[in-house]
Amino acid sequence: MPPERIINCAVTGAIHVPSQTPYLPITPAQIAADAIAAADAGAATVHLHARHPDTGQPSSDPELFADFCGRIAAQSEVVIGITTGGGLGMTPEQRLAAVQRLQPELASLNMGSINFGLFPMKDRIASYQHEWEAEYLEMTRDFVFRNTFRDCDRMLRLLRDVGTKPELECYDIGHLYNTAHFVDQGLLEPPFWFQFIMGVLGGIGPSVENLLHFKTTADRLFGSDYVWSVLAAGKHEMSLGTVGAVLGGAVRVGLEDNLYLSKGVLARSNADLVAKMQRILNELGLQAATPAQARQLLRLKGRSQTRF
Ligand code: KMH
Ligand code: ZN
Repeated sequence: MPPERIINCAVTGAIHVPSQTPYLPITPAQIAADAIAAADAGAATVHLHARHPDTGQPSSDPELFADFCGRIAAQSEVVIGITTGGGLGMTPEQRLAAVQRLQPELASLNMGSINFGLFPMKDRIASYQHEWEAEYLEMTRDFVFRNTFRDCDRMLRLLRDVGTKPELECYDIGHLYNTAHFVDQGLLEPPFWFQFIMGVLGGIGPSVENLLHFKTTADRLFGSDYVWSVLAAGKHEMSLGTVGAVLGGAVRVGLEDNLYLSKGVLARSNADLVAKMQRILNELGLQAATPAQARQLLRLKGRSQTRF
């Protein structure tokens, strides 16, 4: 097995709220600077959401995405991936708008509808900076993250039309079977690029056994036609990411999924988290893949084919 592992950095996301940490990048300039620093620290790919520059609220405004994608592209070779998960409560149209406009090399694609419970985080926030934050977390008690077969079908067709590789976000084993359905429909080309996600309340829990369940199921369904990455939300980010790397997978780290560098110590940047994973890989005799190696492994269309 080659020693290179893709480190994918999820820079800001739509899960955490600004009151949880002063280090969450919010404005396009902050998101771009953090993404570039993460790439310099060893990330081959970055996964990007936008936030309203004044309030930090998740935003689907393509202008914001265009702003930070342009800044990153001007300074870094890193592979840029754009979310189609967006922020909680956005419509499928809103979630697709930035990908439609910018036609990135990668975009996330969430492979099934799930409950998405962020409300337990409320117990750990002493005071709020912005009005929207408490309600955003609270409403997830009754929120379904919608990704119906029709939604996925539509998104897959759009991504195929613009040559963007889907990063298949799977929060449970059933999502692998949903993916197999779309492979049968001819809507996906190998290598299929999977994110095995553990630890979102509503999806499968974080454990080595569940990671192996993902992998053995994907082996059965997709043979050697797939490439995979581990996303373990919260405190399991580094440990299960390491297990994944040892097994041959890529690793996702970043402030979208985890705010802490170690117990009780906030990560001061995304680069902090990338650098830690890079150190772990090196200790294990592995190394971080370059953006060029990631492009080759995932068979991406290349930066020149994007609109930024
Ligand atoms: N927030 C992660 C658990 C997306 O952006 O499409 C999954 C994610 C989804 O990154
Ligand atoms: Zn995301």
